[in-house]
Amino acid sequence: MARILITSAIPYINGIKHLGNLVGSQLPADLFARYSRARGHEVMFICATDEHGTPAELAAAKAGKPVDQYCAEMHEVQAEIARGFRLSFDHFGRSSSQRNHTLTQHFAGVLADNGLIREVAESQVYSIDDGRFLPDRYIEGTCPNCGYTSARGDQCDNCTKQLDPTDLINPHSTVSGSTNLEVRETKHLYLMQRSLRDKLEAWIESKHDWPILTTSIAKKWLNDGDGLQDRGITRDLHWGIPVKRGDQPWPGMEGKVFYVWFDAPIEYIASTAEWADANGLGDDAWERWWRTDKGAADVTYYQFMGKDNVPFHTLSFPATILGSGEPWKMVDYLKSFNYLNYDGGQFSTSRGRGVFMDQALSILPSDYWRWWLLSHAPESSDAEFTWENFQTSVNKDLADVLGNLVSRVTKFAKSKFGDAIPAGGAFGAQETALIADLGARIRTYETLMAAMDVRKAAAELRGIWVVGNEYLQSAAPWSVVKTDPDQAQAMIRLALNLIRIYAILSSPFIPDAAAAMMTALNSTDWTWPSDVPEAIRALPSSHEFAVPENLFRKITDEERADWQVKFAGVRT
Ligand code: B3M
Ligand code: ZN
Repeated sequence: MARILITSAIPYINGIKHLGNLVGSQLPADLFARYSRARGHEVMFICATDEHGTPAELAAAKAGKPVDQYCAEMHEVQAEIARGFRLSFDHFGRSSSQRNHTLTQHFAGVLADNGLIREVAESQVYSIDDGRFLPDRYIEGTCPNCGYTSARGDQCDNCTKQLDPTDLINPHSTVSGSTNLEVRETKHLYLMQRSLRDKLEAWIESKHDWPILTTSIAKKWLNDGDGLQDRGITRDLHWGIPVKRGDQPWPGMEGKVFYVWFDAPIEYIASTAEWADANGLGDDAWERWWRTDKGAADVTYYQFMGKDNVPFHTLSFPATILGSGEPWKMVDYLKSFNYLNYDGGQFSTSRGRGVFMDQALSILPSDYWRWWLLSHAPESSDAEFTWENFQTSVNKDLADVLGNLVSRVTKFAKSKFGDAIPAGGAFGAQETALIADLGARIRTYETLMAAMDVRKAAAELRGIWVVGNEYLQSAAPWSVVKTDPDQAQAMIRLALNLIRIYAILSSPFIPDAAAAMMTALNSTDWTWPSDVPEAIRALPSSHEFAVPENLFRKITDEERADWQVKFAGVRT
């Protein structure tokens, strides 16, 4: 039994995530957590909401709510949707927690003690009417290069030129529209990542088994252009973690907060501490996951995230940890994902394009989405959601292959042999061949799941369902029963046990359907079917079972067409 720590990138608080966000972090992390638990490992699966930063402040203002109240409410909304998708977090924390305040201030303090923080004076655009400094992308004006009138302060979207806000002609605040702007002097703390470059490089180089997507992004940021830059870790905002040096005030930093990307990854640790608090456990309970001097040396730590988050997890967060000089657990394997596109374009939160998590659950149960998303996970390249593809996958894989097998077998068994598993006959050559085939396939499936090869694992699982169907097709107990009822009984005994094996194997992908299958079989024995000859006999003759409700329904052409139109537009 291994000890496995799993974190998913923590979703921003402002707004509900779309399916592309889900498949790029939380969902595959959940798949891996469920699989690891099913194999008997001790798992800690952590997520949280990422609650700081300008977007959170602005979203709260737009909702007309105090930002702390807005975050508390949105956290509940996201937690409820996560439950709807059956995301099996051990804890879903909040980056605004007291635990994260304390830990973030602690890290900043030790980094300063270690000489890795310097103060930098900068000039920044201040909006007098908004009463706030504006991040570059919240300033718009006319591009000095091409004349485009909606160029942003960091870049012109028309000619792609990188800009400084002070380059813009007629700049205004996109928060209020105000042109009442001025440049003000301000001071910020910088983390001196450059002096950690060699340590970071050695650490990244030691990760030989990381996916290419992860290491290529890490190395690009390490080496490109001027290479690794020192990075501002504070901001002039009201909402956030106050800048302190441990528990001491930080002279000159009054009224400032830490940058959201400084405190967000620390929340992985803090959320585990929140888990201990919520369960009435002491500090040792979470420290044994995170402190290598307190039991975490034998933990294997996996992170899941979209590719845009990789630089923060391969450079910035490790710089915080390495720079602290303290024995914190660092990530062992970082699984990153490409993007999921939507019906010929991109999912877009700002433009409300695509299917969002709450909408998805309002039209179909979570298993349907989990299956499609995971079996099409954007691993080796970007992937695309289309309604046709979704309909085909659901109708073929779930309804025709798995659902049909379950309903056909249980209905036939009940009508011919009654409420209990029949005792007659013995397994013959066909059954022996199927058992051997399943054994080999399950080994492959295990290997793919352990490697987090999500798409291939889904394909293998589907293959496992298919061989069961092929067996039934060729064994044909519905015909055999007429001439050799004993033999038909043996076939059905096998098939009912096969359903249990399928439930266990499938449960990381489709937990609700798996639970329904187990309930129908009247079984609570979730023992992983490592030994197929044994597992195929787990439910003995005279064990009672029921016919489950239809596991999956088909998506009709009308529904597909309907949804295509309904979700093409803009969500408000
Ligand atoms: N909230 C960005 C995102 O949701 C950010 C991830 C933080 S992980 C520490 O894509
Ligand atoms: Zn331009």
